[in-house]
Amino acid sequence: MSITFEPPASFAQCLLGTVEEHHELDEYQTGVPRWCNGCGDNGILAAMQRLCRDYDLAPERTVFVSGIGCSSRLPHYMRTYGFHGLHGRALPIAEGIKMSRPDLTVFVSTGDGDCLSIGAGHWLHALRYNMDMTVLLHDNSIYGLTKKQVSPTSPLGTKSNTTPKGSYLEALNPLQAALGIQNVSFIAQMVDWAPEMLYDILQAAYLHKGMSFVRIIQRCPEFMPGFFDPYMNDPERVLLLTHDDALTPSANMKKLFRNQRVHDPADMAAAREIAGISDPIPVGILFRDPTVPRLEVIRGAGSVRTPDRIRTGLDAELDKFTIWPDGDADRTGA
Ligand SMILES: Cc1ncc(C[n+]2csc(CCOP(=O)(O)OP(=O)(O)O)c2C)c(N)n1
Ligand code: SF4
Ligand SMILES: [Mg+2]
Repeated sequence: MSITFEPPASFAQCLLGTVEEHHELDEYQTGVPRWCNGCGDNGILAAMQRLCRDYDLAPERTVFVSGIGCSSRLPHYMRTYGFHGLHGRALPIAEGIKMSRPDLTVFVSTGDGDCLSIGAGHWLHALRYNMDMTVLLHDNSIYGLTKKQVSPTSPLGTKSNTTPKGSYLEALNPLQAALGIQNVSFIAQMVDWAPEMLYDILQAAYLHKGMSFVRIIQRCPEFMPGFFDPYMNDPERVLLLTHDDALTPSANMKKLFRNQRVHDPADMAAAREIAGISDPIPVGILFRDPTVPRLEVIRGAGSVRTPDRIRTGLDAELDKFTIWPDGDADRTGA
């Protein structure tokens, strides 16, 4: 890590760490991921670490929150703050953090079971609250950590420990559900096996002010072996959404994914129609509206703890213990 020191304006500023810092990739990495070989979570983690490095996110001002599941282990591998919460409860934890410390950058990792099953109530309201955070839905269409039970996104007929004869219902479509919620502001979808575009989507999600919800189609070779192979082996089965005001994929990506559609992310009706397409898998930004109100702003969150107020308060506290030269009436206030 290289640190450039500016002369601090005050001791309080020094304490608050307002010195400029630059971090290398390995400074966001910690631990050895315990995911299986070929698990899509590995690629999602790598993209997140790159994003933190490229935006020089201060580790002490960045929080990764998760529920429970294989995917929810992600905060363990980020050298930032992290909160590995309770099953289905990642979003209310993240909301609490954002409400009390809106100055922090908040990311959430949640699985299809964690978010869409036990956490579904929280999920719908989080979309409506539209608090500024980036939410990654690691959707492998199965409960991975607990060794293969159907999840809401398992396709009809999925054989699992809870449905040995095959699951009974059509899968829930989280994109369509999310786009039906009032106040929703950013919905995107990506596949884990296109790392360049995965990064681009995470970047757009991070830059969006409001709740960015990114569904990442994630491979689970352990319990859904080969499930996404037909899509991986045939790029025509991925539909690339492009627009000057959204994802602008590189020439290489456009060459690889030839099945393309120009889609303006401001167009909600078109977004809803695209959300209904499952084959080919649409990837890109389906909907984005930066003007949607955010709950933490409406509620004046963090007004007690803005950096300026903290600095002023700390300076005032420290001044109490300063020994001023005799007779310096102005400074002692005497
Ligand atoms: C209250 C509660 N109920 C059930 C569980 C058991 N449990 C742990 S993870 C999990 C499902 C995980 O699936 P998903 O969210 O899709 O994550 P993945 O492992 O696939 O990444 C379940 C049912 C739990 N830990 N807590
Ligand atoms: S069980 Fe599936 S989701 Fe869990 S680590 Fe292994 S491949 Fe990944
Ligand atoms: Mg899952």
